[in-house]
Parts: sequence; C-alpha cells; structure tokens
Amino acid sequence: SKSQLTYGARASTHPNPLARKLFQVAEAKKSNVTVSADVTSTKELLDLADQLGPYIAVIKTHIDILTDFGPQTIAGLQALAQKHNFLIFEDRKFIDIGNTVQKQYHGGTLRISEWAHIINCSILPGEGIVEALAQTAQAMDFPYGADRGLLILAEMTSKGSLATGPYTAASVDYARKYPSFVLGFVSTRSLGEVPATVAASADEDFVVFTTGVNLSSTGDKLGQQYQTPQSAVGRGADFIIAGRGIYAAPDPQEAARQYQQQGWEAYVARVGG
Ligand code: BMP
Repeated sequence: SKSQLTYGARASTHPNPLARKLFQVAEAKKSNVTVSADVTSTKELLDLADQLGPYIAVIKTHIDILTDFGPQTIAGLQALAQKHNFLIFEDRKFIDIGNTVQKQYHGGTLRISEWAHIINCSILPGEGIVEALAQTAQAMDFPYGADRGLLILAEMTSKGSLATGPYTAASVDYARKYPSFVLGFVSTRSLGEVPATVAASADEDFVVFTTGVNLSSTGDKLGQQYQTPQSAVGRGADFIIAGRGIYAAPDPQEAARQYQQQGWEAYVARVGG
C-alpha cells in the first residue's frame, strides 16, 4: 500500500489535486495533525485556529455547533487558513437523499461548499449520496471544483458502531467508483484489506483520517473510544484527528505541539525513516 511512501512522494504522484495539497501541507509543516475545534463561539474557534495554526495540517469544524455563526466566522477561518497554511474540513456527515444533500452542501445558512475544502458523508443512503455531492463540487466555478474533496465515513469510533463489515466494504467500493472526488476515508485504520467488490486501480492512494486520537484518555462517558497517535498512524492513519485531547488541555498550544511531534515520529517510523 501507498502508506509506506512519504507524504512528499504521495504529493508528487497523487491524481487528486486536493490530496496533493494535503500531503504538501503535511510535508511542509511536518504535521499530520487535524485539530477537531469543537468549540461553540466564533471567537473561541478563531482564537484556537490562530494559536494552533502553526502545528496543524487541517482544522476540522462542526460549524453548526456555533452559537454565533456568520460571515465573520468564515472570513476569519479563511484568513487564518491562508496565514498558517492549513486546510478546512467541515465534519457535517451528510446523510440523506441526493437532492437534499446538494442543498445542504451548497448554499443554505452555512454555505459549506464555499469554504470547506473537505467534507464527509455517511453512505447509509447508498451510492447516490457520493454522486450527488460530487456533482455539486464539479459544478462549482474554478478554482473551487478542483479544490474540494470528500471523505467517506467508513467506520466510527463510538462503542457499538454499526459501520463495520459489509458497510465498510461498500464505503471502499464507492470511493473506488468516484476517485476524482473521494479523497479517502474517516476510519480507524487503512482499509486496503477490506474485501470490497470493486477492484483497486494500480494508482489507488486513499487518504486515511482517523478520529478518536487522544494521548491521555481511553474514552469518555458517552462511548467514545480512543487510540494514541502511534497506534493510529501504525494502523494506517495519514492524518490524526484530536479534539478534547488538544483544545481541552490546560495548554492547547503545548498539546498541539505534542500531538504534532508524536504523530510525525510515528509517520517517520512507518515510512522507514
Ligand atoms: P474528541 O477527540 O474530543 O473525542 O473529538 C472527536 C471528534 O471526531 C468529534 O468532533 C467527533 O464528532 C468526531 N468523530 C469521532 O469522534 N468519531 C467518529 O467515528 C467520527 C467522527 O467524526
């Protein structure tokens, strides 16, 4: 699998422009950290993005938990993404019929397609959800169409998750059918070994984002289950996603630095550095 290759090598050969950009950012900043900035006001979100910006490759938002979302939220995030060279991932988890998700992705109150480089979806509705979101991205004016990508939520970290077995295998099938829009997966491990129906192409290189990463806890009271950066990267994570482990730490900047260092060391070990 391509996970033995360096980010730099994957950046130079990947067919998808946004995947190339992701790997370039990781390489340039020596960071595979995505911070899950699950705070509830624009000020907290922007302060966190500015403070942690130097140490992260991607910021993951739940934009609908903000109490004061507005144009200033987006303008602020975009300016900080430029300033610190990180990408924006809106964790909206689209899950509906094609006609509805197109309206949720493009326009509406949140205008997600205008600012989120990366989005994700559940495949419970079937293959049509991937096709619908891909259509919306492709219809956007240059340069946005080329700068948008989807992660399929192929597994979940919560206790008793039903996203397993044939569901996870179908996620791989859909990713293989829409390679120009699907960057890869949100999953707890690389999915190369999953018995999917659609065969892999020779240049297949899915990007794996792994949530549920925490250095000091094994879970929460609501069923969250954690693994460490070492474990996640060892199992195939290209980008490790940490929320409370970073933003709820006594010193979030110091925590981000620590996750960056550990995530990077695990990556270097994986590629044989
Ligand atoms: P924390 O590290 O604080 O547990 O946050 C995890 C983040 O990742 C949350 O934003 C959650 O919505 C998201 N997430 C997850 O925890 N497990 C999944 O399977 C998928 C997710 O998107």
